[in-house]
Amino acid sequence: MIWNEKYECMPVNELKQVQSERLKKLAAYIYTNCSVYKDKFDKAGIKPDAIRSIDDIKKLPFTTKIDMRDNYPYGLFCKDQKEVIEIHVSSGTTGNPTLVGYTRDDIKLWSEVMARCMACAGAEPGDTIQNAYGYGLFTGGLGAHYGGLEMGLRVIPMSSGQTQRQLKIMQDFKPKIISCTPSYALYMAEEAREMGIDPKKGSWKIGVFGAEPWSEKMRNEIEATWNMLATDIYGLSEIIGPGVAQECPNKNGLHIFSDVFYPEIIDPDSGEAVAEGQDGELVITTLTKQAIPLIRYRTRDIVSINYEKCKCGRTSPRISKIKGRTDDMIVVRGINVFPSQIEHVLLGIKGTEPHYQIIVDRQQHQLDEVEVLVEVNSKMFSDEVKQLEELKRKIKKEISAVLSISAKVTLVEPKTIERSMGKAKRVIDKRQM
Ligand code: DLL
Repeated sequence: MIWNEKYECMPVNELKQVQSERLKKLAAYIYTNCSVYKDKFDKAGIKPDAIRSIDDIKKLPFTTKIDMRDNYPYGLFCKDQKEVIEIHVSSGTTGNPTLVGYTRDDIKLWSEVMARCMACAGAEPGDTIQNAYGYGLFTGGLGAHYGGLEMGLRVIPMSSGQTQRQLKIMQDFKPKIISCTPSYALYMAEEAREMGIDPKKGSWKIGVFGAEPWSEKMRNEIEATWNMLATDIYGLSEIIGPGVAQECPNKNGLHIFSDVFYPEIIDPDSGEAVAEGQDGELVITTLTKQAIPLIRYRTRDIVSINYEKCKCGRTSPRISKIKGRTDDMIVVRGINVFPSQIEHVLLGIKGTEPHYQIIVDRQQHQLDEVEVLVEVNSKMFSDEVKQLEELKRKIKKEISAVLSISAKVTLVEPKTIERSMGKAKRVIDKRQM
């Protein structure tokens, strides 16, 4: 089923027309309503009336996570706070998180694109969805919730965790759709077996899995284990949350809703467009958002793009699965972690050195485990065990407070973490995806 046939299957020349009109309006809107953008435009020597078609987008400056951080919390808003009816945050690279805000119309847009995703995955009005994305500041839970309501699904707002309860709910209410991170889907299968439930006989027939990287191998495993169709959903808080792109059952790329989220793929070093099919950084412009529209936002996610019409009838371009990042962000249990955040924590704790290493691992079908190796200074290292234990506890508590992840902390002797002549190797990712 196609949720919004008009826009999802629009002939490409008409789509370009829509994008052009929207971009012209956006450029004028953002220039008038946000002084940060006005300065950026002025610095680049561009006025909104120079934007006449979508092809002129290349004249506009990029927006980055640093712009969001530097203008935290409200600098990038184009609307008065009174019109902002919901806010979410995601991890920032250091100290401040990234704040995102929605007007009533933005929430309508979010619901619409998420309904498009659900339909694209194969859901139909009247189906039941078990929504196991986390509710709260993370955008996954509420995004999927709004989309479900919009398309007339019956939403079970489970949130993440409470695995045994998830499985009981699945058995009792027989939802057809499950939405959660792909690693949680595999973890739930293990738990199911322990409870004597055969996952193959589970009720879930369609999975809407995202928020973290996953491979085709993982997809095959989820599909075989649960006897279901596993589709990929992509999004990021800054753009809207989940709902930016979604796979259809053909599983040949994620349809990006380019009438509202205009994609470009660039060489991350030169900033120039790469050829169709080549890998590059995904850059997105939100064509119709109101509270915090973003122009040419550098997602740092690496993808390729395909503009051919899909067998499903949609003309929207398709991005590949996310192939990596241009920075060192890792996603642990669906939570974005920047090594710099850990560094920031350590810098605030006496007795530690800013030398650390993060080891991420995942045993077969288990959830991600994080261990942080931290060098302590020589004075500290000669202290009593009790003091070292106290230090460990403190670091663990701080990491949990700042990053919302529970990490094992291991203190190591001074100068034991390998030094690098170039970029320090902060993360050792042992996960087999
Ligand atoms: O993860 C939004 C979301 C929620 C997407 C639920 C899908 C499902 P953030 O917390 O801001 O938002 O994290 C965004 O997560 O830039 C990617 O690096 C990564 N990511 C999101 N979806 C995928 C995916 C949500 N399907 C960051 N595959 C993005 C790989 C993904 N990585």
